[in-house]
Amino acid sequence: MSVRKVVLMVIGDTGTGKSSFGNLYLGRPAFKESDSPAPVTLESTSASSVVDGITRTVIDTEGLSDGQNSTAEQVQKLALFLRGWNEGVNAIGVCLNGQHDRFSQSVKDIIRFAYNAFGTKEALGHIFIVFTNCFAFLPNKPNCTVKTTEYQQYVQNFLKEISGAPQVPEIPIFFVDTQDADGYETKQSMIQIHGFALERQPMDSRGFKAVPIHDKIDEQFQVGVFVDYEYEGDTRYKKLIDRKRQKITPYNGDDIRYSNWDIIKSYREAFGTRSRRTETRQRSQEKKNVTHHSAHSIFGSSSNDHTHWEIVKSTWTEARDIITDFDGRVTESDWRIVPGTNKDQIIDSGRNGGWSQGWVHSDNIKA
Ligand SMILES: Nc1nc2c(ncn2[C@@H]2O[C@H](COP(=O)(O)OP(=O)(O)OP(=O)(O)O)[C@@H](O)[C@H]2O)c(=O)[nH]1
Ligand SMILES: [Mg+2]
Repeated sequence: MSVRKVVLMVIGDTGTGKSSFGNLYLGRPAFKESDSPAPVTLESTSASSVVDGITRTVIDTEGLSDGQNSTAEQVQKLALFLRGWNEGVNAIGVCLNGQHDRFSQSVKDIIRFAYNAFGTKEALGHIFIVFTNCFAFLPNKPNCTVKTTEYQQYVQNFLKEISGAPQVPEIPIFFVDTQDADGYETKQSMIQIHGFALERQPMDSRGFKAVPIHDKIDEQFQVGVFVDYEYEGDTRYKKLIDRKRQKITPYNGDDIRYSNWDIIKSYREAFGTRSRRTETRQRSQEKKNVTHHSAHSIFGSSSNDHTHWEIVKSTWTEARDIITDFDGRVTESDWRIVPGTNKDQIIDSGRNGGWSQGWVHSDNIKA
C-alpha cells in the first residue's frame, strides 16, 4: 500500500496566522505562534502529523512583507529551503488576515511571487487563499459568499494580467479561525483545504526561484547639498539642504527609477565675510593768484604795469574704501573729498612790478 502524504506550504505577510494555520492543519502545536507584533517565524520549517492515515506536512515560512528591504533576504532563505526540499509541494496557501481583507498591493505581490517562483503556469492551479481571523472573538465576521465572489474576481483578473493567460484556474478561497478549531465554518474549510491539496500532484520545488516579491525601495540621502549663496550685511551664507528620494528597483527587471527629491531640512552656513576699511590722506595745494594792472595815472600819481599776487594754500582730506570681498578679491573705491575738510588760507601776498604769471603746485599728498 502506498503511503499517502500531502505537503502544504503557507506563505503570506508576517503575523497573518501562517504558523497558527499550520498547527490547525496538523492538529498539534508544531510551530511557534506569535504573541507580539514582531515577526516570529524567521526560517522556513516543516512539521508533519499523521491524520487518518495520511501524512500531512506543512512548510511554515517567514512572513514575506515585513519591511521592504529585508524581503529579498527572506526570499533567498525560502528559495534555499525549497530547493533542498525533495518531497514536492501539493498546495500553496496564501494566508491573509480576514480582518483586513482588501486586495492590497502586498496581497498581489505575494500571489505573483508564488506564481513566479515556481516558474511554471502549473503553479496557478496549486494556489489557494485562506483568510484567518474570521470567526472567534473578532468584530468583522466576513460574509463568506460575497467575499469569495468579489475576491475571486480580483484574483482572476490579476492572475490573467501577470500570466498573460486568457484562462486561469479558479483560485479557491477559504475562511478559517485558527483559534476556533471546532467551529463549524473552520472545520468545513479545513476539510476542503485538505481535499484541495490531496487532489493535486506534488510540484517539484527544487527549481524554486528567488524572484523578487515587489519593487525594492531604497531610501537615498544627500546631506549638505548646495543650493545658492545668500548675503546678509557683510556675511555670505551657503544655503544648503538635506534631501532624500526613493530608488525603486522594479521586481520585474524594469529600469530602476527614482522618486523626486524630498527636502528634509533647509539651513545655511556662514561662508566668508566681506571686510571694509577706510583709508584717508591729507592733500594740499598752493596756488599763486595774480591780478595784472596796466600803467595808469590817477589824480597825479602814476604807476607802471604791475601785478598784485597772493598765495593761497588749500588743504583737505580725502578718503577711499578698501573692500576685501568674500572671495578675497580686494577692490578700492576712488578717492573722495571728505565733506567739510576743505580750507583755503592766504599765506603770502604782495605787489610786483611788471606782469608775472600765476602758478599751481598741487599733488602735495600725505597719506
Ligand atoms: N483570533 C484569531 N487569532 C489568530 C488567528 N490566526 C492567528 N491568530 C493570532 O495572530 C497572531 C499571529 O499568528 P501567527 O500564526 O504566529 O502568525 P504568523 O503569520 O506565523 O506570524 P510570523 O511567523 O511572525 O510571520 C497569534 O497571536 C495568533 O494567535 C485567527 O484565525 N483568529
Ligand atoms: Mg509564523
